Amino acid sequence: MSPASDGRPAADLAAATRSAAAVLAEAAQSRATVVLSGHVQPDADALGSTLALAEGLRRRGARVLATFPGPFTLPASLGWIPGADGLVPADAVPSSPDVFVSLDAASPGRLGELAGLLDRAMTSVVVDHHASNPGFGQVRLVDPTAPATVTLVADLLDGLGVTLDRQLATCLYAGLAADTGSFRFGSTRPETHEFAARLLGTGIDHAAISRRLFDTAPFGWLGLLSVVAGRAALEPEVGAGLVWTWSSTAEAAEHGLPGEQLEALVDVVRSAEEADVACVLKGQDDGSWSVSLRSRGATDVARVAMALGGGGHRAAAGYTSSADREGTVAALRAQLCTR
Ligand SMILES: [Mn+2]
Repeated sequence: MSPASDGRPAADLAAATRSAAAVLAEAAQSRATVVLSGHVQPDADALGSTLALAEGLRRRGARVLATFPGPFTLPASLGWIPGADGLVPADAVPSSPDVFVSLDAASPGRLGELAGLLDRAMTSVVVDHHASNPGFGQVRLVDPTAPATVTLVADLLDGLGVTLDRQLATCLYAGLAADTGSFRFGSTRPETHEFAARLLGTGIDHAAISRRLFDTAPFGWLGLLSVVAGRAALEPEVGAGLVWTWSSTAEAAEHGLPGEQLEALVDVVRSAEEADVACVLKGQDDGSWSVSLRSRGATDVARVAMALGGGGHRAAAGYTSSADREGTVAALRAQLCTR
C-alpha cells in the first residue's frame, strides 16, 4: 500500500471516506435533517463543496439545509454557483440537527456562530484538506494531500451512489479550479487532472466557470491594482525574501469595489521572483487586518500563519491581526526570520 505524503496510509483515508459516506447514507435513508456549512467568507471550494454535497444528499432523500457563517453575503464571483440561491442564513438552521457537516473549514473557529453545531448535532462530520486542521468533529475525512475539499466531496458522492451531472460537476469544478490555481499549484496530481476530465465529461462550461471566477472584475479593479501594486515593498533580507503591500475595504470602496475584491491582490503580488513569501494586509471595516500569505516553496506559510493565530496550507495561508499596520508587519518579519 502506498503511504500518503503525510505518512498516513492510503487505507486509512479510504476507511475515513467509507465511514463518512455511511453516516451520510444512513442520514439520507432515514430522511434526517442535515445542515452543511463551509467556512466564514466562503471561497469557491467551500461553497462548491457545500452545494454539491447538499444537492447529492437531497437527491438521496435527506432534509438538507446549506448555509455558511455570517456575514451572509456572497461575492459576485460565486453567487452564480448552482444552488447558491437556496442557501439559508446561519440563524435559520436548526440548532441541534441530526447531522452537521463542516466543509473546507480548517478549525472550529472558521465556522463562526455555527461552531456550536459540532457538539449539538447528533453526529458531526468534518470534511477538509487543510494541513493545519487539528482534527475536530466526530467523523473526520481530512486529507492534507487533497488539492481541494471538492475532491473529497466527489468521493462521498460516489459512496452515496449519486451520479455526477452538470449541476454537481459545475459546483465541484469551481472548487477544484480555484484551489489548484487552475491546476498550476503543486497540489495538482495526475488524479487531479483525471477528476477534472471526469467533470468536463458531464458537459460543464468550464471556460465560463473560469471566466466568472478569475477573469471578471469591475473596471475600478485596474485603478485599485495600480495603487496597491505601486506601494508594494520588497524586503529580500527577511527570511527567504518578503514582498508585501496593503489595502483596505475602504480603499476598495473608493474604487467602487466590494471588499472581497481585495482577495485577488495576493495573486498579483506573489509574482515577485525576489521574494519567497508574498503578503497582503487587507484592512477590515472593524480596523483589524486580514493577512494573506503565499509561498513560492521555501517557506511553510501554514506554520507562520498558525504561529500568528491563523492557518491554511503550506503554500497559502492567512490570519487576522488586531495590531496596527507596522506592528502587523513587524510580527510577520519576526516569524519569518526565526524560520
Ligand atoms: Mn479548500
